[in-house]
Amino acid sequence: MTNTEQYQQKKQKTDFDAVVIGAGFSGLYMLHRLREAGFSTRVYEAGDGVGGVWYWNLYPGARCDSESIYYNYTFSDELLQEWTWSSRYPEQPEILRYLNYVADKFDLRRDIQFETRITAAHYDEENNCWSIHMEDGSSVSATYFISGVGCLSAANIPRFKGLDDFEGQWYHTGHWPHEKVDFKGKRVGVIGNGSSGVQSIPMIAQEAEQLFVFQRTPQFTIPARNHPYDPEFIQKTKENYPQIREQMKESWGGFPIAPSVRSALEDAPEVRQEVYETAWEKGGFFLTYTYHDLTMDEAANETVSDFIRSKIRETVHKPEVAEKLLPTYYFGTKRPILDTHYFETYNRENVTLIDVKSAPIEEITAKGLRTAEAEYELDVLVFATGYDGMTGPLLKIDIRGKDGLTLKEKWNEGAHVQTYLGIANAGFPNFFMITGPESPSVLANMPLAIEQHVEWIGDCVEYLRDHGIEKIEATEEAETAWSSHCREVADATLYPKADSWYTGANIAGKPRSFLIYLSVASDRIDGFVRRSLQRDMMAFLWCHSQRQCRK
Ligand code: N01
Repeated sequence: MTNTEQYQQKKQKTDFDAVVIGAGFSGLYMLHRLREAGFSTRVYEAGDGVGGVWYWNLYPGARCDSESIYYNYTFSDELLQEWTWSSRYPEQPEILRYLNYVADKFDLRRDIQFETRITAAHYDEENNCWSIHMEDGSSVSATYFISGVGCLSAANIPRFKGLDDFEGQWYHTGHWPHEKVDFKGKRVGVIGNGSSGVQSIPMIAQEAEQLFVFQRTPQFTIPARNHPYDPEFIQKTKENYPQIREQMKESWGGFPIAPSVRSALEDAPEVRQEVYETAWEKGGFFLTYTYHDLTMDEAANETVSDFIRSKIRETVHKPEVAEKLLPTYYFGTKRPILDTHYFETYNRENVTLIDVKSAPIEEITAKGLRTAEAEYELDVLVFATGYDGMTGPLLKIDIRGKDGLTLKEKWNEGAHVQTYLGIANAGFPNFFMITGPESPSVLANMPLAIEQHVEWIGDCVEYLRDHGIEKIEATEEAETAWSSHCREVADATLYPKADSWYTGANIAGKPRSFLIYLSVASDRIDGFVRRSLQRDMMAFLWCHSQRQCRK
């Protein structure tokens, strides 16, 4: 009898080999990868369509801020050739169309159960399987339980006093209605100016009668300079996709762009200015690629931060408004933002910027919003207040491993998050997270990072089956080593200094810890093993995990 046959014989009878949460980029590819390998798989999705964040984020102005020709799956040559992006940074409906196209092309829908939310998943040690429970009271069992919940799907709606009494309409950008929200003739308030706020504010301003932006922290943002692609460019890209894909995989951020090896402090101020001007004109994230030490060294960072502040002063006509918009944190340590006419929007007569750091929001009233200084009458209130990132979506589900230990308890309510590679947890056999906390993911090109996680998990479960191994579980030692490596890398950078969703500081009461593996930075720190988003890294992790996790 072969190992696989022995494995099949020993394996408990479960409803599915694998259950996956979520039908976004992660869940769709995980389903395809597992099905191709012969595993029976079921995806459960709370929404009534595929798309994940691209299904829920329909707010005005929502678009991708990674260049579209790289922001897609690379696993299928056919798909790369068939799909054509219209522009550099396409809008949400186009990305959603792409994901629907993928779902149809690979016939994925037949294994996805929509409008079904997983609320709990408990490991049954005796039978070595996961028992998975849905909101509607149903449950199923599976050998492998895989999370594709995404890093940013648990909306942060701050608990302002009085929200229930608000007589107007209110929305969170991440749970936008599928019908058009009409701002015409309305007094609109937007709380928050991260990526979602910065994308939606210029669009809402064009339609609303009055727009009030409630800003707690001024943000650095860079012009996207979106433009349609011409057919020649698309043709060339398609011809070169094999090489482009290789370059993406060999890069540290998942884009085929070579990082600079120069320090910002090596160049004379005039030269540096020129470098920044050129990158600013190109738009997109080129500015972040100009020098290698922008997020490593305070003095280097000051040069680029000053440059952007000078652009804000140039763009915003009223000096007192411009002053309020000047960020003071280190550029890049909160997620960089791309915009389309964001700062220009503050030159409009119908837009008012309100600083809620100096005069905090005290309550939502029946008629609007009251800060420590004034009350603003509003018809519509938009929460662009972000997400409980990385751990939030997982902790919303009652996940229990061995001995009934919950993930919440294991992570000590978020005070001590520790994972192995961002993929596995000691005490939770056969449970995998796609781009979980401490994974190399959100600071890179997400679809590519997701592909690598999915392929790692796919290879892993195939290996288990082919070698007759019933379960895999990270050891505590491996987890401790990985976590401390993550912290070591982060602490060598400026990232932990910012109050961001990377650190959990954006959520009231959330313990602060750095929740992301900075593969980008690890590549740049002398003396660190080169661990970037490359196949080498995954090969390294794979060998390492077999040593550390195999039971
Ligand atoms: O959320 P954010 P987001 N009172 O956390 C403010 C991805 N994304 O949805 O900075 C007042 O960045 C908060 O203020 P502060 C991308 O990875 C990508 O915009 O904490 N204000 C901040 O201004 C991004 O990083 C795209 O002081 C409060 C804002 O709300 C991530 O999603 C598009 C507040 C939240 O900003 C999250 O972006 C959109 C309070 N109590 C999103 N609480 C693409 O382009 C929060 N704020 C692909």
